[in-house]
Amino acid sequence: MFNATYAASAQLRDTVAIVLAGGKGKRLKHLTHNRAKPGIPFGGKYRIIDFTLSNCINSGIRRVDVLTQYKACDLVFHLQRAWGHMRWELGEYVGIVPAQQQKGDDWYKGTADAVFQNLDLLRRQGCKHVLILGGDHIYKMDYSLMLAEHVRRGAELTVATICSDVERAKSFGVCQINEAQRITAFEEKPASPFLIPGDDEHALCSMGIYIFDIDVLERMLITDANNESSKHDFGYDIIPEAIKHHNVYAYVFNSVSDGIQHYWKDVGNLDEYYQANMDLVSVSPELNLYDERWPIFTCQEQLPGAKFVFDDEGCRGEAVDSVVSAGCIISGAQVKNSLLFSRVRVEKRSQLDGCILLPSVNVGRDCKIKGAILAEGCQVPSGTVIGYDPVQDQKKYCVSDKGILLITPEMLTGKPEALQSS
Ligand code: ADQ
Ligand code: ADP
Repeated sequence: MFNATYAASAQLRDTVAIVLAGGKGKRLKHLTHNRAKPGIPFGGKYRIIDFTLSNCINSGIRRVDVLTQYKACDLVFHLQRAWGHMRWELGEYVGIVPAQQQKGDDWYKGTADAVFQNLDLLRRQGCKHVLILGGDHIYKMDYSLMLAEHVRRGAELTVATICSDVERAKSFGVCQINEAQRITAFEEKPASPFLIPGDDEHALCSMGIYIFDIDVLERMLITDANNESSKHDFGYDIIPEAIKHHNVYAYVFNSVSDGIQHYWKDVGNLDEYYQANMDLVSVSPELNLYDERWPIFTCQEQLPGAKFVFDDEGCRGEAVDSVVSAGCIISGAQVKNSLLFSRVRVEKRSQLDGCILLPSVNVGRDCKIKGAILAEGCQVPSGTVIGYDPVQDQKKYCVSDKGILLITPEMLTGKPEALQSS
């Protein structure tokens, strides 16, 4: 008798995930000056890549290779600390794969080339399906549902998709599908996206998540590597080519399935990064990190609990509508509507409102800060006021399109080169 559970677990065991974690993520400005985007801290104690890797584990995919390239050192340290304990002898691992000129003299030229250069590694693992993932989204998604649909339809490539408004769709890959959800056209970052029939405001966008049958992937990547006019990118080159010759289907991502509240956010620029973090301090966040059925795993540092001090001068140390991580001390300061990562200190009479403080930020006494992201390690001198004088702020700090300030340790010491973006 056909056993559906057995079939599903066999499909999962036949799958290897490749996480693309080598992109620059330039739009996050100074946050990516010294580390790749997947390594950026998020949500108080996580790194962005933890969401993708946790989805793999929670979906039952236990063989994962992370391809790194750009400014990878910090990301690699995190992966070793947080994900290095997987049991290889039990068939589970998160491998860290450096760019290593595996095929010739070039470093990865694009996302497709990154996988092409690692085809031998994939072949050695003996898998049928390859799940290709980006390492730079904040989301909860059960990949096993997408895999089951891929197998049921006899697809050779399945692209995960989500409905998005037309403006936003211009920065994604956009699909056109037929009644059977077969992809009939695909355009990467189109100036005028295909609309969903009967809906003038939305388009069906690629989430940058693909399941390929390994033979099809291999053939396509070899052909692409020999094509001199290709950008060697999944969105620009591989998917448009695949729909001409193969069975390519869209998997339409649903926000709720099996009772798990799913979620997907591209935190491509500072405003999106700020909003997605601030969502967590709202009363009922869209992204529920407290759901123990879909845990987000990370490196649990050995830190004491957060501490709130009512100091000897009678200043109350308190935080409301805020997330305060382990190792923080709020001493006689008022924190409102803010997210504090591990090891943050805020001293007496200081006030924070709508702020994100990355790990190890120290805020001195009598500071007033509003609407700002303080990068890791910032030392804010006593008496500093940030976010109350747009003209001055513009001169000293990086300002996002929506007016959120990004402050790095160098900007606080007033070095003139600190504001330049590389
Ligand atoms: P983009 O968002 O433009 O589009 P892209 O820059 O191609 O994404 O990066 C995708 C992933 O690959 C990221 O995780 C990035 O870090 C990584 N990456 C980029 N270059 C790399 C390289 N040389 N080596 C290793 N990793 C690399 C993609 C798709 C769109 C889709 C959006 C969804 O092309 O069709 O809509 O993702 O966000
Ligand atoms: P050379 O080719 O004379 O060794 P390079 O300046 O090209 O000098 O490289 C210096 C070192 O940096 C070499 O060890 C090289 O392998 C390494 N290197 C160069 N480019 C990269 C890159 N994109 N990623 C990682 N290492 C690199």
